[in-house]
Amino acid sequence: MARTTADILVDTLVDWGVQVIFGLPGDGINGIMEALRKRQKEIRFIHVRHEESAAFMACAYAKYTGKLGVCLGTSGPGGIHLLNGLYDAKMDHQPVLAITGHTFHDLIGTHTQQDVDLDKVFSDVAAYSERVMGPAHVRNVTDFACRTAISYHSVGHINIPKDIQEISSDERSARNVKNHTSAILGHSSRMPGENELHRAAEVLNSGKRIVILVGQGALRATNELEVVAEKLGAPIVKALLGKAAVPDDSPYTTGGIGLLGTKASQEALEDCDRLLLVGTSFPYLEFYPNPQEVRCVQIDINPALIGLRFPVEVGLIADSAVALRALLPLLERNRHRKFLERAQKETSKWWKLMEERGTREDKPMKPQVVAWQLGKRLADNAIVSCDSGTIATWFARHIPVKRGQKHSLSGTLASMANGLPYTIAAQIAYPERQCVAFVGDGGFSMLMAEFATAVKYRLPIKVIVVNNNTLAMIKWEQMVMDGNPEFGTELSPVDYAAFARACGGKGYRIEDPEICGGILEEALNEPGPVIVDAIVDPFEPPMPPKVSAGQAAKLAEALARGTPNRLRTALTIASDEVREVI
Ligand SMILES: Cc1cc2nc3c(=O)[nH]c(=O)nc-3n(C[C@H](O)[C@H](O)[C@H](O)COP(=O)(O)OP(=O)(O)OC[C@H]3O[C@@H](n4cnc5c(N)ncnc54)[C@H](O)[C@@H]3O)c2cc1C
Ligand SMILES: Cc1ncc(C[n+]2csc(CCOP(=O)(O)OP(=O)(O)O)c2C)c(N)n1
Ligand SMILES: [Mg+2]
Repeated sequence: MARTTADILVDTLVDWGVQVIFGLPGDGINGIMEALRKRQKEIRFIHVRHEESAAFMACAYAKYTGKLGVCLGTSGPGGIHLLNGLYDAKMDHQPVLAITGHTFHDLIGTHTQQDVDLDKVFSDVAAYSERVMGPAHVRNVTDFACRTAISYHSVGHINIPKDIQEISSDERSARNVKNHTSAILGHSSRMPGENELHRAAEVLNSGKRIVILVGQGALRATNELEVVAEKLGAPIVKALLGKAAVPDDSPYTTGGIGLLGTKASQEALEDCDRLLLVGTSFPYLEFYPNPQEVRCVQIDINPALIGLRFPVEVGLIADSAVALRALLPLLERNRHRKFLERAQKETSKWWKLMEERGTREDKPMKPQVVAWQLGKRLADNAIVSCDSGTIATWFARHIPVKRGQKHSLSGTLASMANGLPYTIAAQIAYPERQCVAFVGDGGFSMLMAEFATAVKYRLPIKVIVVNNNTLAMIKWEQMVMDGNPEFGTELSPVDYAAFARACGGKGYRIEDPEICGGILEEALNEPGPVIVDAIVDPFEPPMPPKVSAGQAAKLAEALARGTPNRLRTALTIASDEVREVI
């Protein structure tokens, strides 16, 4: 039987090595669903509850495996729902292919039902967005869309009108030679130029206080980073998506940077004379050192991103591990070890503080306690996904990353709600690994229906909901950044443990810090999907590594202008500070 357009699409995806597609059916993609039904042995279709999750899952699948992530949504609303997850992929540089349907080809543009021009809608998010015109067109377009997404670490989009999906004819234009494209990706072992390497070595060898700032582009360069750090006597500071680039027990790292970062990292950057950027586009410019005083070398795979955030003297365009290996023989051992030693001392002080915050016995329970107790119990191969919110602070600081783990969240889009879909995708990609979502109640409740997806596919994911009945990050921003009383940030309470049971999973509730560790242990050992509803203090502030006078003044102003619960807020901050000074 002649193959339909949709059959050729799915065959082409098989040729590209696609093994899983996340999506939700609709009449605008029934032809594609039928083609997927016929190829169930080659491609697994994961049926989600919301297309936004499908796109987050495709992004996470790409982040955690390094392979192309694929998602599918129907015409009109299905495609529109995909958008947020696709922007997450675009902004965190992940290769994702989105496939959408359209109305009948001869009704497009007539205001008929679901007549949304998704090629136009997707033109900003996608590096490549094309509408398929028939069976002789689909292979050409799909090959190009996959190759573009992978090559540019970005989004490719294919839109197919519903009737075109089901056509099977071999009619083609005279110029469209059959089989003229292929599912082939060329590979390059791009090396930095010799001249650049020598110049980079000169910049670094002439420094005394060198910092290496790393990001997710260095996740596969752990060993190389540690060897270079040893030679240069340089602390490794980590941008959040690069949290797993070096484990937190490495003697070279000072941990994260930025508002969620560590004091040791901030001080190292404030005091350095050389900066080596490796696979990072860390966006908070105010945390970089003074550009007038510091000479900088950058390693990045994308030449367009060299010098984006800091005036760079030498750019090395290559994979991080490749560039570091090439640079290493040219580097001299830095004899000034004091800078690294001071960073190490500050880092161990910081970890003591994190432990102190993470083992407090106050009631209501502090969110840091949940993070710390979880971090201690995570498997060496755990994959931890987080959401946007104060939850990201506890994740960044109080869950130290171990060698071999993967940690991520929606980085540059900084979206809420991705944590659960990310975790489902991780578990699909790695059935044997421990996959954990560490999320806030606001972010979790946005897409919590996907817990039913985990139950449906018997995915033993563990979801830790840090429940403060608040959009806490916004509450603190309104007060500390803007000096305004908090407004519109309260959430009405939900029993997430009962919700877990309603979906067919297991639910736990923790309120008492004393038994927090034990319950987390039990939950992690459960064979099936679990939600732990951890009730925490809504007044616990996510303090920056160093509090500025401006921030303190704004907070005082917000309290004076009538923040609800201002006494509780002030007392919580004051008691935190007193404890830490003592
Ligand atoms: C609530 C919230 C708060 C946040 N606060 C902070 C914070 O305080 N601190 C913080 O750091 N982040 C924070 N973030 C995340 C932040 O917005 C950025 O997403 C993050 O800092 C970027 O990390 P990155 O530089 O590793 O990733 P990217 O910005 O994605 O940069 C990665 C770079 O690596 C390059 N690359 C990719 N592959 C390779 C390779 N193989 N070899 C070489 N180069 C490669 C890419 O071209 C790119 O330039 C926060 C996010 C949220 C949601
Ligand atoms: C989709 C989306 N909507 C709004 C925001 C703005 N925002 C960032 S964090 C946050 C609050 C998150 O609340 P919750 O998940 O409960 O975490 P908490 O801050 O309480 O730890 C909001 C509303 C966002 N980042 N993404
Ligand atoms: Mg919350």
